[in-house]
Amino acid sequence: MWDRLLVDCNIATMDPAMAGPFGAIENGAIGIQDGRIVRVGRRVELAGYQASKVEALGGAWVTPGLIDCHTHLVFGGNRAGEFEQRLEGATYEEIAQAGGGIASTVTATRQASLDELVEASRPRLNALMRGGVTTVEIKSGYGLDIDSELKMLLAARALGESEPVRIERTLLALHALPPEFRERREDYVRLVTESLLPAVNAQDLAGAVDAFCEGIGFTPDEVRTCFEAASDLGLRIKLHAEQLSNLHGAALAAGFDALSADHLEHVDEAGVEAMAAAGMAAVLLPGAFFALRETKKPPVDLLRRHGVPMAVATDCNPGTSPVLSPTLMMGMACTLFGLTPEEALAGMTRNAALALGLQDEVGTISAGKSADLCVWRISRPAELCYWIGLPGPERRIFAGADA
Ligand code: DI6
Ligand code: FE
Repeated sequence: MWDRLLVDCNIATMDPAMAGPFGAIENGAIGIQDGRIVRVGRRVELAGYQASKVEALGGAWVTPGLIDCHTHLVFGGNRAGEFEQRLEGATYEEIAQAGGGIASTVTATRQASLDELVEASRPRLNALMRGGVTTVEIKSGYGLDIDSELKMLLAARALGESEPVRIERTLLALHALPPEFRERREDYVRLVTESLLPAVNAQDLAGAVDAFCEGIGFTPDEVRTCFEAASDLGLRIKLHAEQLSNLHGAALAAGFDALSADHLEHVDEAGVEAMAAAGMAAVLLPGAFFALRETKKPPVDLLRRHGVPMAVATDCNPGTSPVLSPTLMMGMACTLFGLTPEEALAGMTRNAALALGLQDEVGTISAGKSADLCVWRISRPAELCYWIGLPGPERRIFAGADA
């Protein structure tokens, strides 16, 4: 006897083993036991099974719970004032020189207590959850000293322990050079590799390490030094690569068997080939592209041609992507980058799971995976990308329970 049986629904399984668009099953049923999917198929195929609770969904569409595989949603303060300044003509650089930009978020994040940081971040997490997110990755990177980076990761952990959502934590210490190290870049990289990484690892505070490989971030050599230390500790690798220029970060990350390279507006074919050979995901971030009014798009055709799985994420951060809606990102991935609605939904489900190394646990509606599901009152899956400002699913199920 199963715990739950969902019936009278259409299912976008997103399982590539299923024939047809969205891996769809019309008039389907999903059996759930102990928080996991035990069986999915056509209603008639599951007719012989019984469950404590049988729920008819009135023809709704069920998708996997959405996965936001790239966010910076833990931070202090916000930068709405800078948004106004930029609309009045100030440039990102002028604001940064006046002590604003990332530095202002670093100051606010350092000043916040752990509890204050958790409570400042909770509404952003809740907004993503209301939008259908059941798994979210959160990066550090606004602390930039040992205690503050640990505090950010502890805040992300506390959020995951107090909300019905799965949180993956990533150390992004090489995000920006902290002001006190302005003339001492090597010392900061050494602090990260020799002190911060071992501390994070000892407390099991992150599963992966990321870096911002960019002219205004860190050089490929600095990133390599950090990644070597991280790999030695058994941490997985991700990289902000080729967002504003091509420093060949994607290929660098591929050399470390990375999970993903993210942004990728300026990646070239050699970078895409390296990603394909390493089995990496490409994480596309249309919110940052939109908010920065970029014009150079990631090479979606090239990624398709080389079979690189494309994920889509919010990049939720206070500076370049203050985005709180996962489905809006799916829509923008279609409108701005040319993804199909099926690719966009795969980008926030199956391929986002790949980008986090969670493909055996979440990302498709398949027997054995966690029962993380969204129930949408829509007539076809493309509606998830079509509506601008879609409020979220009618029901959100996390690990088998309504949440
Ligand atoms: N890429 C970005 O665009 C942001 N971080 C990153 O790695 C900028 C974050 C900010 O301005 O706060
Ligand atoms: Fe980012």
